[in-house]
Formats: sequence, structure tokens, C-alpha cells
Amino acid sequence: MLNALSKKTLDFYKRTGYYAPVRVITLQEASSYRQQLEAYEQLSGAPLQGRMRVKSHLLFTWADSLVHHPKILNAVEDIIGPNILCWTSNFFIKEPMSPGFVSWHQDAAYWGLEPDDVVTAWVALTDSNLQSGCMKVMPGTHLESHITHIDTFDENNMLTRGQEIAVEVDESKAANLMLEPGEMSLHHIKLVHGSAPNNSLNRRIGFAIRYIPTHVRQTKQRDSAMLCRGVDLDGNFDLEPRPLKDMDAAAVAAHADAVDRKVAVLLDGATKKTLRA
Ligand SMILES: O=C(O)CCC(=O)C(=O)O
Repeated sequence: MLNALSKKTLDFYKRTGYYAPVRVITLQEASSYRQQLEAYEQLSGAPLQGRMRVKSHLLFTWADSLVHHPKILNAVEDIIGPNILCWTSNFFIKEPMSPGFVSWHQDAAYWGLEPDDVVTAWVALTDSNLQSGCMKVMPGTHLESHITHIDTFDENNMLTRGQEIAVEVDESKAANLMLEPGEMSLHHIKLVHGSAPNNSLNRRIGFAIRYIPTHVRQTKQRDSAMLCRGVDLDGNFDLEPRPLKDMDAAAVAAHADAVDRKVAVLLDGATKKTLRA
């Protein structure tokens, strides 16, 4: 029994490694999430950056509510089953007319998660289109083996290590995942994907939520995650608390611990210690 996706949609996801668009919140709700993000940015005097972009749902109740949104979880459950952890979330924010881009990569290359039953729900809080640098994906590449990556540490690359796949990509075969505010795309951990710079006059804000079933393991070190639906019978991750109030002391401490672990996983074996997405 499927909750949210049709059989046809699920078959498409299994065949291609992605699906888009899925409307999960209204335009007004997307604008309200954006306002809450920007209210914090105004208060702190700068765009959300560095560690704050990672696992923001441990710090902000509004981000936590998105991670637990039933429409998102219903679709995710159709793909990975009923016992769902959020491993992490990442804000991918491209400022207007800015050079930041995401090189072609497979998420699986650095995340240390096994098996590959991992899905990202990428929720657009603004328009994400060709001009603003929407995500583009190479359909079917999630069925290939893990591809070798090289670390470029390019300063405009939004990925932690500037990692990119070490093989040519035939961009003519790419699919552009254009989204309106409040829509999401879904993609598999092994799908090759990337995105170009934002050449529009507006911000491009995406909130990428990484969900795993509880049977997935972290192979690099003891890691943490948040139970979002169902039960955790596996105990493979230390369970993270939901924030009770934005940025309260308990939330800040839980976030610091969780991001330390995440950074250690992502930078395992890297020659430079940087943190971006
Ligand atoms: O937001 C982007 O342009 C890229 C996102 C991405 O690489 C991801 O969600 O895995």
C-alpha cells in the first residue's frame, strides 16, 4: 500500500533514481519558512553559513517541522519503508548572481552509509529553475557502481571537498529538476547530480533532507540521527532530540555534537579540513 506516490511514480524513481516535482507545502507556507530563515539571518547579521547550514533542524523548530512534515514523510515511506531516520539536512543557498555551484557527484561517495537505501527530499523555498541554478541529474546512474571522485576544493564549489566524479558526464542526457516554492524533488544516494551558479536576481534556497531506514549503518564511526517516523529497532545511530525552542541551549549543544560527527564522516581521509555543504 502506497501513502503518497503512485505506482507509476515509484517505478519511475526506481528506474531513474529521482522524481520531481512533488508539491508538499503551499506557496504561502514556503514563503513563511523562508521568512523564518531570513528573520534569523537578519538577527544574526549574515546569511546562514558554515555549520549552521548543516542539520539546521536540530536548531530551529520551523526546520524541524519541515523534516517531520507528513507529506514529505509519506512519500519517503513509499521509497524506504515505515521506520525513518533523518540522517542530516543541508541548506543549499545560492545568493543572486553568485558563482557557487555543485559539481557532478554521487552522495554515496562520502557519506559512509550502507546499504544504499538513502533518499534526499530537496524542498524548494524559492523558485529553482535554469536561471537560478536548479539541480540537474543523470537519470539511471544510481544503478551503476560507486564512481571514483576527486577532491578539487574549488572555492566556488558548495560541496565540502569540492568533490566531483572522475569521469566525463554527457550533459545532454541530464534532467533539470525545476521546482516552484513548496515543491520537492526526491533523489537516490547514488544518483549523479550537480547544479550551476545562480544567474538570477533572486536567492535560490533549497533545504535538502536526507532520510534513511533504521537498518542503514554508518561505516565510518558512531553517528547520530533523528527518528522521524516508526520505531528504531536497530540502534545503529544515537538518537538526536527535537528542538523545543529555536536555538535554546539544549538545541545548540545537540547540534554541536551532531555536526562534529557529521564533519568527521564527510572529511574522513580529506587532505584539507573545510566545511561547506
Ligand atoms: O542544491 C544543489 O544545487 C545541490 C544539492 C545536492 O547536491 C544534494 O542535495 O545532494
